[in-house]
Amino acid sequence: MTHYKSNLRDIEFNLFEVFRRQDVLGEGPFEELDEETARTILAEVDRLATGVIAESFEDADRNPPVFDPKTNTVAVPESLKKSYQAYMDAGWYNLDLPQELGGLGAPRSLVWSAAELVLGANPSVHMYSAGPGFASILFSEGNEKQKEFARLAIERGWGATMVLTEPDAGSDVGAGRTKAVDQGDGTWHIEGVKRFITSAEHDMSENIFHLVLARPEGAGPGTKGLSLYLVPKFLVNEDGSLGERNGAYVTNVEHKMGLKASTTCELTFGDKHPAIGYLVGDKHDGIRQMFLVIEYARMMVGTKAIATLSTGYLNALEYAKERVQGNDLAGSKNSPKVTITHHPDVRRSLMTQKSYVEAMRALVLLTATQQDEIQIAHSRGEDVTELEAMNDLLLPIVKGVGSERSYALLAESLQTLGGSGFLQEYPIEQYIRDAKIDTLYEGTTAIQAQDFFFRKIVKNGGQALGALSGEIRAFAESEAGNGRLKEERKLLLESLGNVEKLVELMVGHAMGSAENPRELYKVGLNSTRLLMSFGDVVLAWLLLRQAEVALNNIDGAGEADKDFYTGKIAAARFFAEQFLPRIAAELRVAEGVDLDLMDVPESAF
Ligand code: ST9
Ligand code: FAD
Repeated sequence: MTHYKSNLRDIEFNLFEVFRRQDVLGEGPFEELDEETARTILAEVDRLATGVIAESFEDADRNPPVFDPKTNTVAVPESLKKSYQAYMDAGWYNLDLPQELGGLGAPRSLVWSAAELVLGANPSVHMYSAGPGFASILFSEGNEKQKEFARLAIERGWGATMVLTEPDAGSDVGAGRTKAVDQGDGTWHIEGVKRFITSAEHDMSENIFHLVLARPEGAGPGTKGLSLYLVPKFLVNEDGSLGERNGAYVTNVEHKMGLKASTTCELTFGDKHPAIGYLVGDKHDGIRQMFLVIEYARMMVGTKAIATLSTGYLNALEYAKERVQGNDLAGSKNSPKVTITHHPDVRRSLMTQKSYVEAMRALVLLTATQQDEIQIAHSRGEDVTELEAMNDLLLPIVKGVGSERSYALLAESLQTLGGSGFLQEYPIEQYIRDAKIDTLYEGTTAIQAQDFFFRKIVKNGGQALGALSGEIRAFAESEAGNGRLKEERKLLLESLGNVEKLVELMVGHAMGSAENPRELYKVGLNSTRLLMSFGDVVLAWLLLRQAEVALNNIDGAGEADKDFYTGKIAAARFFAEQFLPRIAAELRVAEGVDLDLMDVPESAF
């Protein structure tokens, strides 16, 4: 038994009962896959995840990778190597790869379902195994030589990194100073220091390639002046063999609060000897190219957070069902002692965890089904603009809401265990430490909130938001649940109206900034509120859709399914009643926001 408790039943419920992925399998780009194969793949990934992948989770936290500054190398603990190797040997990373790269080209809904299992079991294994995924982006963006490099990278299981952050350029990527000097022979010399680079050094693959944002000499400021370079750890000879050591060295590995198995590295370019880089695709289009990786990584981070809350909740639930403590609140002092699931406050906490995590899993899979539709439209040569805009709108919710709610609710999981939750004997304290990073990297929550409002709503002219709101409204006004979800749909409709008012208020402030730039502060003061509130509306909608399916399927279901569906209906009702009414208060607070806070002198804080 490992720490990891997966929820394959719920993943499959979403895939096949709610989002009906069987309807897109067996045809078009997914011709090779049918429902049965998809279920078999998930069962196999689940077996690995709950077994060998999860086995090193604790050991690699207590005995994290060791950096040797003399050789600039990192030794990863044997336990982690075993988990990583088992995952790579199983080859499931190829689910995601296009067929031209030897992959299965599976629908993203299946890819992210499998990813949840690995990320919940041992997130660093998933991150170390991202090399083939990075290679597929290099393949799609690169020139012929880089495509060849990408093929080799996949064949030989090379690791990869995304390299943006510098000491003075975190959220503000455009402040980056790492420079690229053209050598005039198709190569560039990269010079500078990047920090916090995940997986930049380890001893689990023979080569690691870095995708690095750097500023060509003479290029303009900001993100638009950045270009993307391929910088391998070892150069690669014409025949594909490894050549000289390139001049990109890890010069420090951070000591962190959590996610210790994953190396977070300072990466220095061109200090010992030149760090040779190749301009990706021979064009200066770095930030757009890097965002292809970032979009994927943001989805990964949201999924990781949610996967962690899921196992946190299931560990808490198991404990709560066994822990006997105290009398039933409504019973007498002499009544038999009860398990803590009998206490109303424990129930409140457990149902909060359950409803959020199951809603957020549905959010990940809703977003992934959107990506399926993009794959399908691409294969038909159809326009994907609207589909992509919807996916773009959902991404900051997956990343921002997924990470914030998961981190906060993992505290509830721990609380369920009482003092025992604080012990390392149980995995939840590690879950909390490991999940904190999810609100920080790949763009902090503040950045997700601004991305959501400025780019995904305003810049998009509200098109995707309008389409999503339209779907939610249509559901709320429908007969879904056949009268049995009436009150909940009413709450959904009201809260949708409230978030729409919040958006209008903020658009008004944004427009007002043309005359008074300080009005934009009001947008900044409300943007995280909007992201979280809109997130709650989407989550409620998804839970109610699940409840509708459950209501339809519950009659005649077997014992286990009956419990499962009963839980779905209960979770949707609880969420709608407990969390949706709060959005009206959020709107009221937002309407009252003025500029006073911005006028408080820094010295008064
Ligand atoms: C990090 C890594 O933290 C942590 C974990 C690593 C794990 C590694 C493994 C992950 C797996 C990944 C594997 C990949 C495999 C794939 C497989 C596939 C088969 N969407 O607003 P502007 C672009 S890494 C798209 O003016 P500013 C766009 O081109 C560090 N594009 O921005 C735009 O131009 P235009 C993460 C976007 O004010 C241009 O940027 N660090 C988006 O110049 C400029 O936009 C961060 O995330 C978007 N949402 O710069 C930094 N947004 O408008 C966070 C922008 O013409 N900071 N673009 O289209 C930000 O995001 C800032 O808002 C900023 C601001 C840097 C964008
Ligand atoms: P800052 O940008 O200094 O932010 C500090 C605080 O100010 C935050 O709360 C932030 O929300 C807020 N803030 C900043 N700007 C604004 C603004 N404009 N509006 C509102 N609030 C703002 N980077 C890589 O390139 N590759 C990696 O592989 C990678 N892996 C990482 C792994 C780990 C474990 C860690 C800790 C970081 C990693 N990063 C990586 C870097 C990560 O992406 C950055 O830490 C993150 O983008 C935030 O930048 P920062 O730490 O400089 O914080």
